[in-house]
Amino acid sequence: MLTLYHGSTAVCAAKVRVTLAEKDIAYEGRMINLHAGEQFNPDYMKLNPNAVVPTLVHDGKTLIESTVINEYLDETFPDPPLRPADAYGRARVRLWTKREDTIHDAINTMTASILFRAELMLKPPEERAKRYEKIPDPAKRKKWAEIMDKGVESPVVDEALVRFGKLFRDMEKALADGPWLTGAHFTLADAGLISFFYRLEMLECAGLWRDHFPRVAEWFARCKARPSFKTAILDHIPPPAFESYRSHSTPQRTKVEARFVEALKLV
Ligand SMILES: N[C@@H](CCC(=O)N[C@@H](CS)C(=O)NCC(=O)O)C(=O)O
Repeated sequence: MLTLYHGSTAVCAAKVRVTLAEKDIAYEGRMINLHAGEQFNPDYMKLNPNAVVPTLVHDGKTLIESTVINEYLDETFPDPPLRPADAYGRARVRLWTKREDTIHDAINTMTASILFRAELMLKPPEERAKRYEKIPDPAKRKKWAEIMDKGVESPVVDEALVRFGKLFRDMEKALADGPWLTGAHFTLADAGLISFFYRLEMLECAGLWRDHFPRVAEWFARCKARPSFKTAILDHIPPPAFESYRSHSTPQRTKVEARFVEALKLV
């Protein structure tokens, strides 16, 4: 029996749902409302001391960290395989999935600076810090405070944009031997990036790759054409979220795109 603690829009949880969908694995979903702070509930933190989603419980065994969970699923439910059979091929997949953990931090920076900040600014000042003051990691709390203060003007946004620039550049190169990141087969490397790209698209940041990296744009179109995109990502997003993302992201779009062009000079 598999139980996935996840969130409707949370990209790391969606990353695991993509793997579950690709393998057609049945699971019971338990929604953790991150906006309501349910991730800080002491009972949930016994499962996931980092107070984040996803958490997977398989026959009483608890697993955290989306990349680790995806590898565990691929080993436990090998059909269809989402990693090559040979050690070198698996190492190449792992190079991408390892990197995805740092990319997640950059995705979080963009979401917090474009969306969360705008939403929190509608609340009284004493309410705002409550969203992040319980985050166990001090570096993450500091980043949130910095973003709440400066929004997209924050230097952490430039760091995130440089990270995306390097990622897209390397993807563009790898996809010359595509159609997937490590060659002919869709793997965990591809599965782990889809929800991140879709988040950027919802934040109206798709121009960051569409305007500069054509093979990356084609790769993402292929990812979206897979049935797992609908079942694992689209179907979980509550309809009002689309308008909320759009209305907060549109005013920032030109500024973010211009900053990305500057970031690309450092890549
Ligand atoms: N490295 C972790 C990151 C998990 C993570 O940060 N999840 C986000 C959602 S994508 C979360 O739960 N955030 C909690 C919060 O915003 O307080 C993983 O890959 O599982």
